Amino acid sequence: MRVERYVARDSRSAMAQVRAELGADALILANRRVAGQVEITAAIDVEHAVANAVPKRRSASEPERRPTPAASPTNEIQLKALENELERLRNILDKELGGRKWQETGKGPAQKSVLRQRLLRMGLSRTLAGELLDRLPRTERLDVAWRQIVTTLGDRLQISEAETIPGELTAVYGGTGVGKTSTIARLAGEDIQRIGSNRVGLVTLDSYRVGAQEQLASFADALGVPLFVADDRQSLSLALKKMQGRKIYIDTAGMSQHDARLRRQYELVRGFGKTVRHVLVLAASAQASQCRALAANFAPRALSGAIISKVDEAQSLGGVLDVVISARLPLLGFSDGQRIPEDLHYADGLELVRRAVQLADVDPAVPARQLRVAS
Ligand SMILES: Nc1nc2c(ncn2[C@@H]2O[C@H](COP(=O)(O)OP(=O)(O)OP(=O)(O)O)[C@@H](O)[C@H]2O)c(=O)[nH]1
Ligand SMILES: [Mg+2]
Repeated sequence: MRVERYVARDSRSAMAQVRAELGADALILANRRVAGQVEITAAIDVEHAVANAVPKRRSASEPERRPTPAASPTNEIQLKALENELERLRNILDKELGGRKWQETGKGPAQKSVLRQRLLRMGLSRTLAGELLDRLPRTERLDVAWRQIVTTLGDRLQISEAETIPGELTAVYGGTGVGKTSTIARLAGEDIQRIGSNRVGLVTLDSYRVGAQEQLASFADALGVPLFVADDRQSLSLALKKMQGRKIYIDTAGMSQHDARLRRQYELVRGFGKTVRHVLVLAASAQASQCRALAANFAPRALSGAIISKVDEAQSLGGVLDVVISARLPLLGFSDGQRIPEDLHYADGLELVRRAVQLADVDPAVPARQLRVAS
């Protein structure tokens, strides 16, 4: 390899020198300006240059070859290397740009699968996740698509403030230990503040467990309201008569979702008129399948609404939100702690969806800000 430096007043003159001395096969190694002039460093593979300059002796049968600079071995190798390098770069770019498209556009199966994974991680069922994705309007960007999905999820929650449901009688059902009695204490406490303790009364259908009655009795004492225990139509009728003119809350015994007595308590209360509010408490900390089975004990539209309890204990919230949405249960409120009444809140669908998103740690930055804007 022979390396030379050529200095001229401009590139054209310097290149002319390179070509004149080293020939068309010369490789340009560097090109820079030095003291107002152009300096070109060029090299030539001496062996190839000689091989090209002195044609090989041919056999009689071999046709005469006239090597041209473009077809010289050095140029061919360089060209091949260049092609390979370009191919490699093209592959890298394809991969990179393909990936970016996958991340940023709102279309295509890959994008849907990212969104589906997020929804499943939140605890939603495949059915609801599929429905949300099917209704997704076409959009170019993943973050926009995600925002639309969580907003739609919030909209799918039917919100109903407890007070907007008519009824002087409110019965609260649910699994064991989900927070039925606490919910009653909170709602009754609120009513007492509004209409006074002489307008509120309590009944418990939990005649099975002494402890349960004691718990409600101590709430009744603290609130200054009467409490009756009933276990059949007759005793319930008597209790309601004695508390006529009061807004009455009926506490029920916590039952497993498979226990037929859950439904029997509902049937007993239902017998007292159409204006009874039937409220199901679903614990967010319970399994979604458990909540689903509990809700399935009641015919469609049998319940006036649901309250989601133990939001603070939940690992994920999508499951219980899914149950509320698919059972078309109006959401009356949610609780996120043991304090009475501070930890019972009116239902706020977007807030619950925001918490569901946060718990799943899917994209905390998006909903917190955007959902507030959306609301
Ligand atoms: N962390 C948390 N605890 C709650 C919440 N709501 C109720 N609890 C607690 O859950 C426990 C059970 O609450 P209860 O109100 O007695 O539940 P219940 O459904 O009446 O229970 P049973 O009548 O035994 O079926 C109590 O220790 C409550 O303080 C909540 O939102 N968050
Ligand atoms: Mg109870």
